[in-house]
Amino acid sequence: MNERVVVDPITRIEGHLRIEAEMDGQNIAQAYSSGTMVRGIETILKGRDPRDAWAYAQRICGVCTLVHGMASVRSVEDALNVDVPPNAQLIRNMMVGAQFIHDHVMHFYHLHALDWVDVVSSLSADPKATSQLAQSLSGWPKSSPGYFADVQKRIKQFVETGQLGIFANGYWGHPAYKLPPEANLMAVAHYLEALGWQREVAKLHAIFGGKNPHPNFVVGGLTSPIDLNSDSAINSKKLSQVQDLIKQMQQFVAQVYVPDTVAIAGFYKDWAERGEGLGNFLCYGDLPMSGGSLSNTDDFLFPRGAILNRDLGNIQPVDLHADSEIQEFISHSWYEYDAGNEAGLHPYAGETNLEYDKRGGVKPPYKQLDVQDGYSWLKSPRWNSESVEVGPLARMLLLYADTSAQAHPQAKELVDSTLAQLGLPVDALFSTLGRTAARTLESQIVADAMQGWYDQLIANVKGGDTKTFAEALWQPSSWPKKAQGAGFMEAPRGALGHWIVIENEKIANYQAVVPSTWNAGPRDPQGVPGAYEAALQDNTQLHDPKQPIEILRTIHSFDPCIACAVHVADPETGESIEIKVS
Ligand code: NFE
Ligand code: MG
Repeated sequence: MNERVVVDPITRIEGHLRIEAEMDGQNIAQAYSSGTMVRGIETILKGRDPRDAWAYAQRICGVCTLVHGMASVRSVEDALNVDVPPNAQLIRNMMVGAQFIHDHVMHFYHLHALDWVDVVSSLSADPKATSQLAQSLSGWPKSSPGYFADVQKRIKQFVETGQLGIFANGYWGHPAYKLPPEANLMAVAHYLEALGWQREVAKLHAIFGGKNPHPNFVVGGLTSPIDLNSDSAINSKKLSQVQDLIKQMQQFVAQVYVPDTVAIAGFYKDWAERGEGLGNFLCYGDLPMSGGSLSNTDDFLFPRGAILNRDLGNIQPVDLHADSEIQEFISHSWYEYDAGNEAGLHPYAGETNLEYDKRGGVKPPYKQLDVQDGYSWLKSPRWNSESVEVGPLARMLLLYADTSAQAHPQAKELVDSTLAQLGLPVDALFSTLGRTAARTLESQIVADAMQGWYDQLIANVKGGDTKTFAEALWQPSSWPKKAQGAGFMEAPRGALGHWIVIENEKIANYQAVVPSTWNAGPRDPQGVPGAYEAALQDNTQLHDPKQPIEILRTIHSFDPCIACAVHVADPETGESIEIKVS
């Protein structure tokens, strides 16, 4: 039998993910992605009041804290034909935008950077040379030799006490780390700075939604009224705080995140040839630029569409309201469908039956995955039968390839100039490095768009329009006996949909298909892998199977969230970090 490398759990992600790689010498021949945690939010929602669904659905995840609340209210609004007022739409855009920027910066520094940055190497950096490096890249003020010397002292104290704390268990000294000590020190300094910065950014949610994580939503608009002179409303003081926060986001992205990404990428260009995988991409599209109706997709910042087989010249139309375009399969999951386990179900008719005991009575996770049968708590979503990747790379490719009247010149410019800076061809986008860079570039685009939404909101309010709530259809007695709707959005990790079926004023069925399910799902009945699996099978060699940093690089480039993807941890497994070679 071929050697099998097992990484379980993958750390520096949200949720519980196991990767098994079947080796062919040093190459990964087959990779299997398994979500080992099951949750029951879809089931918990059945029978409840649709107006409350957001509060339960939002608990799907504590990372993308607000997106499930938003997708949920959108599904109910769709079912009941409610268009929220422009002010509510603009404020929702800003809340989603802040989530993107918060999430992407946190992912880059706190979840992904240590795949590329060797913390221990930063101890041998010269603080003066680090300062010169930082100042050559950007005008970010924290860049003096004294500042970097202080950061270095802090890291040294960690190391000398033998307690690396948050930096414990890295593969420090692995030959795959290529950055010079000064670049490592600069990146670690920014890692620490980003911790404080993200606390500030989270305040935007508290201002508009009462708190973070898990801000408040309401079907039909916003929970807060706008009244510039009232203490209990969105008032002028709070709006000026929002303006400051938008500036803070823009600054950190432009002066720290973007230059760091480009500088680090310059040392890892070989990762522009690894980890592509499927070459198929899907975007639901989102963020109505003028705060109008969601039915006007031409107004979206991120376009709706698909790209198949890397064909950027041929954007495929996507009809999200077609009955058949999206289906979920479970032939390789630990679920059972009443209709048979080879069936594909559209989410309105979706089923979440936790009957894995029918599959041989073995309780997952197995000591070794049974890859011929079910091996994950994730389902396998498919678009028009295609296995697709969703997320920042999909969005940036759609923006880049868009030649329509709604094309986005800034996106094209950003991608071209970044590729030129790195001396890389367009094909380099289809890779582990491309995925990580796409996340950075879209943060810049979203940060800039935030100002536009803010300005429009202020103009509306100054013009006398302070409406934030559409009262129509709030009374269930006015609802049809049966209604169904879907809430679509782009979440930081990609295309997100919630589907609700309402019967006699209650939820008859509720299904969520989330970004990390699209990306981390297992093989479908045809044996076609999901995006993680395909990416790992693409030109990936392990230098040392006991230190599989290469697996981490590609998996982290997707920013996994398995809490979202499986929508309570199994107390019986109690597994900690385990890297097995058998
Ligand atoms: Ni839990 Fe999520 C995002 C959603 S993941 S983080 O972004 O929806 O798939
Ligand atoms: Mg689901």
